[in-house]
Amino acid sequence: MLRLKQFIAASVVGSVLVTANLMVNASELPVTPAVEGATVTIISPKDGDTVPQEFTVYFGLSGMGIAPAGTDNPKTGHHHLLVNQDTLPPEGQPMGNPPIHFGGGQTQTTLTLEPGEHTLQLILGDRLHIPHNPPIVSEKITITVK
Ligand SMILES: [Cu+2]
Repeated sequence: MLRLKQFIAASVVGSVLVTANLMVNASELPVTPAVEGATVTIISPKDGDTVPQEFTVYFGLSGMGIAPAGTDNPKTGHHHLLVNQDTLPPEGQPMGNPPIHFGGGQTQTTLTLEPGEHTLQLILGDRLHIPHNPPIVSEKITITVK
């Protein structure tokens, strides 16, 4: 229970910080440096895979740690999933929606998509949902939903 309360408190703080930061100039936002060599990957599915309409995406991160949004812990971040997005979120500002945020520190999600081709890509964000500098981005994979 205590953990849940801490998590909720961290989420609330994170939301307040994001809101506050959206009101200031992008140039004033703190940008978290990326850890050199850190990589984010989509563990599953793999590029070119065919999947059912409902499937699970597993997120991988190496060289840095996962922390819930709002957690001020160096060398950490949380996952964001881009589904069918042609461009990456702008740098230097909190990410909106899309992408899908995993601010609880989740490392997997279940998606339900229409049949056809879709692309998936991960980008890490810091405690304020801002991409690191430089952004830590996975390869963009293409899958077929049957
Ligand atoms: Cu986020």
